[in-house]
Amino acid sequence: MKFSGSLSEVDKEKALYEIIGVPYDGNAVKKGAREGPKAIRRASQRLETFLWHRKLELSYLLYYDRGDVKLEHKTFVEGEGIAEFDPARKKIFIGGDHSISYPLVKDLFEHGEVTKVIAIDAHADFRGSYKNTQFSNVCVMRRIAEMVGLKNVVEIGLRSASVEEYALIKDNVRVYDAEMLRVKGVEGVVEEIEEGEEKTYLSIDIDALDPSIAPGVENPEPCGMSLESLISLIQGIIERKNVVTSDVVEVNPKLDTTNGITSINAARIIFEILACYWKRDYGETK
Ligand SMILES: [Mn+2]
Repeated sequence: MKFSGSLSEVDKEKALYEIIGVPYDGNAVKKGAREGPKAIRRASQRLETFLWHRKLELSYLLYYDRGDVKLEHKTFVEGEGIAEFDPARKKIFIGGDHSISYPLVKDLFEHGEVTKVIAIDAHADFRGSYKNTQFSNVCVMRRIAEMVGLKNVVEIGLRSASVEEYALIKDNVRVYDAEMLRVKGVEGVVEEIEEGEEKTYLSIDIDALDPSIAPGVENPEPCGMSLESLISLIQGIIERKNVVTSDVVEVNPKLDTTNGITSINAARIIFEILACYWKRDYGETK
C-alpha cells in the first residue's frame, strides 16, 4: 500500500517529492516502530487528500511513495549511511525509531546536501551512549551534532533530558523548549528562527506531541504540543528554512490506541509537510 495521494509507479518520474519508509527499530528498547511506515501509510488512506484548511488537493502535488529502503543492519549498528538518494527531490522519510535519522543525515551531510538539522522532539536525545550502543535512538542528536556541529543543530519542543545532557546542550545548542512554546507561542518562537537558504534536515519525533494525542510512542512525555501547534511550527520552519529532507519517527503501532490515532496524526503531519514543500517551491496553495 502506498501513501495516500502518491503517484502510481508508471508516473513516478513526474514526482517532485518522495516518501520513503525506514522500517527499523533495532535501536529502540520497546520494539514496534518498524511497523510505523506500514501503519502510517494505512492511516493516510483514512484521511481526505483534499486539505480543507488550504483548499488544496494533495494528489495534485506530484509525490511518489518509493516504498521502504532495503535495510542493512550495519547501517544502524555501525553508523553507516543508508544509501545515496537523488538530491533533486525533496523527501520525507517515515520511521522507524529515531536512530534512523543519523544514517540519513550522514549521507546527506557527506554529499553536501544538508548543513543544518532541526529536531522537534520531547527529548534532547543527547546521551553519549545507552545500553552499550552509541547509535541508540536516545543518542541520535548527539551523534548528529558531532557530525554537523553543535551550532548547526536546533531543538524545539524539549521537555526531557538528563542532567548530563542538559549540561552539554545548555550553552551549545539552540533550544526552544516546551515552556518557551507555551509562553511565546509558536509564532513567537518561529519569529526567532532566522531565515536562511542553507539546506536543512527537519526531524519530527512524534512524541513532541502530547501523549494524549500520540500515545503510540516508546517514551511518552507529559505536557506536550497540540497537533495544531506542531503543524503551525512545521509551516513556520519550512517558510523560513530551506528544508530539503524531513522525517517523522517513533510511531510505534504496537503501543497505539486500537483506532491508531498516533499513526493518523503522523499521516496528517506528512500531508502538511508535502503542502509546505509545495508552497515554498511554487507559492501556490491551490
Ligand atoms: Mn523523543
